[in-house]
Amino acid sequence: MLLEEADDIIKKTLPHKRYVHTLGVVETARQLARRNGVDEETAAFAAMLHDYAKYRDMEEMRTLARELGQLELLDYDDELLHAPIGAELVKRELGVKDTVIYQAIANHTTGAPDMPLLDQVIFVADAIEPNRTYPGVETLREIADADLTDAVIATLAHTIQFLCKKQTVIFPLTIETYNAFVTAKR
Ligand code: DGI
Ligand code: FE
Ligand code: FE
Ligand code: FE
Repeated sequence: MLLEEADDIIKKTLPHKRYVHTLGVVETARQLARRNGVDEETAAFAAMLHDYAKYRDMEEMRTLARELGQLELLDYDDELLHAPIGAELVKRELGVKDTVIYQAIANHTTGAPDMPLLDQVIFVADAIEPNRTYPGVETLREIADADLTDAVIATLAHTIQFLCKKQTVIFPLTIETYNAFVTAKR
């Protein structure tokens, strides 16, 4: 599938605001990819599809998670499903079989301890794209300009603090990813 075809599908699938967010992630992912030796077109394509399943029926998503044996997900925020289950739907429904794209979409919300640079690019681009306006985003953009791995750590730290402030449960993979990246940095 070409990027233009993915764009057409996403434009039709997502509400306008989420489509605009997606285009922001595509542009930011291109920049981060260029600066970090990641293939720019692969990054743009993964970015275009990263939130494909964001607005799917949650019962349908939970059923799929069960089918796929991803039972741990069911005990946490439904919001998490659109990344790993979304990757599966992109494969099944859009016929995108590239495992590199699959992983980048699957890892875009929690990250993963061993995620490759492409996944880091998508993870950070999702957090800092130009339409994001939350407090602290400017600092994350500056860190991303300087060092991609530092930006992964800072983004995870920000997310974990945000979840703690709301006193919601935190998916263990989010913490594991944070620990792995901080440890690798020491
Ligand atoms: O889909 P987006 O809004 O573009 O961004 P995302 O895929 O990074 O989703 C982030 C949402 O996931 C945010 O509202 C917080 C929520 N969330 C719930 N539990 C967890 C979590 N995020 C992480 N990383 N870890 C959790 O345990
Ligand atoms: Fe997302
Ligand atoms: Fe994110
Ligand atoms: Fe997103």
